[in-house]
Amino acid sequence: MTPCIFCKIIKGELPCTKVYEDADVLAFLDIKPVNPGHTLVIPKRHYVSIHDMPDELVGKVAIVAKKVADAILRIGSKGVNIGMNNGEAAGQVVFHAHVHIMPRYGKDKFSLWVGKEYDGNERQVVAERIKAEL
Ligand code: DGP
Repeated sequence: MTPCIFCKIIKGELPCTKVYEDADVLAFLDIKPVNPGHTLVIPKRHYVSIHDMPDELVGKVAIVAKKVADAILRIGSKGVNIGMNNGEAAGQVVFHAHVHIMPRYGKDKFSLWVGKEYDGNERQVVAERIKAEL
């Protein structure tokens, strides 16, 4: 199995530009930022994605994500996208759970998604299917 890059960063075996650390969570600058200050917030224990993280840890990571986003606004960002890619189909490349905090400046040529239209009763059907799983 390939060693996890982010576990190596946590262990200090690879460098990172750290902006925050506590007992459970680390935040450091993304090596390929969409804009300067793009930060990754990660649990220190290895989890592949949000789906295998304990709820309590999801909460801790989310709180740090908000703190970092607040700080990014205070240094001049006009808005912040907070996102998480979970699974290869969703664009996840590093399989250690991480939240992206992306500074935004309006017309900065970075686009997250283009919305589609629902067909027929597809919207109601998909809502019912999700609700049945909650
Ligand atoms: P994704 O798995 O697609 O949600 O994004 C992974 C992000 O991780 C990507 O924006 C680039 C970043 N990244 C990959 N390797 C490293 C690294 O060694 N150091 C840092 N700081 N960031 C990395």
